[in-house]
Amino acid sequence: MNYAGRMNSFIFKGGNVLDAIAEYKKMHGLTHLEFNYPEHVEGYDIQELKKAMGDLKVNGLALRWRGSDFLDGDFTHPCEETRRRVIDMCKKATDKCKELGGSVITLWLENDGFEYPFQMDYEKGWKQIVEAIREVADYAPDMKYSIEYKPYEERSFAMVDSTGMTMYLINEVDRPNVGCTLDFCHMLMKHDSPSYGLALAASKGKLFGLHMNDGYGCKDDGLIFGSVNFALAAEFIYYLKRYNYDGVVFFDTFPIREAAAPETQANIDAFEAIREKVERIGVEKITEVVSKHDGISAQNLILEMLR
Ligand SMILES: [Mn+2]
Repeated sequence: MNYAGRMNSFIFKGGNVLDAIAEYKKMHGLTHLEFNYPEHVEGYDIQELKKAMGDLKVNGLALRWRGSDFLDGDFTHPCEETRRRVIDMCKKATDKCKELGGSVITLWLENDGFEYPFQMDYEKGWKQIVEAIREVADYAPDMKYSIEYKPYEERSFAMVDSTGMTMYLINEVDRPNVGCTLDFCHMLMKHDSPSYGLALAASKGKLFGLHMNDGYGCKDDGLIFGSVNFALAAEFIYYLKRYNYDGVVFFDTFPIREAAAPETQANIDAFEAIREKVERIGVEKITEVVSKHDGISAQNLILEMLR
């Protein structure tokens, strides 16, 4: 598998991007880097970053529209000038991503949402999102643009809030280089079944990325993968194998009290351990169980994995 970790796990504890890369190089199984743009790229020399990476590859860049300028929206920002800045940042991120050798731009529309009734003109906002993503996708047809939904936080309601809404958006945008990144915690927050969403996206060739983690569903807990929901994690890995997912598994976790390096390694180890459980039984045999459409058979499969 291809694995990547969250740089801010290190940076929020006082390091910088180069420190994070140095830590990643010591880890077992970590293969890729994922940068936030602009925070992990601007102010760094690209050649210096590439030299520091060594054998590590770059998956891509994730846009972050930080600061008070963007509080009222990203692609739906009411000020057209700010909205243009948001779109231009996507294009600049694309250029930097290419320089770094990456292939995926992740778009989490953090500020595109609303709190108050009568605050959002929904049809207008939806059209603004569709048009902005089309413009960005057409800027670089050789780059993948991947929409990461989150149901709420920072806004009370997000414009793109579920697997279904994401697939609907991808359909409306109608570009071959636009797909989605599924974040396990975000799916739990929405009470979306993670594997159901995975199957819908992957069966359409639209699964461009993964954010693996775990949690309890009320908020974005960002816990170690498989630590809370073993069965859901195992089912997810089964579907990844069934659809031959060959992208990067990025761990979007938040080690606030834990040390960043062992926490990242714990994610990789958990994913590998659960993957082994799934592989030991095998995709074919699991598919047979699924075809029975039966709860007891499904539960017995989980117990077999635990033996
Ligand atoms: Mn995420």
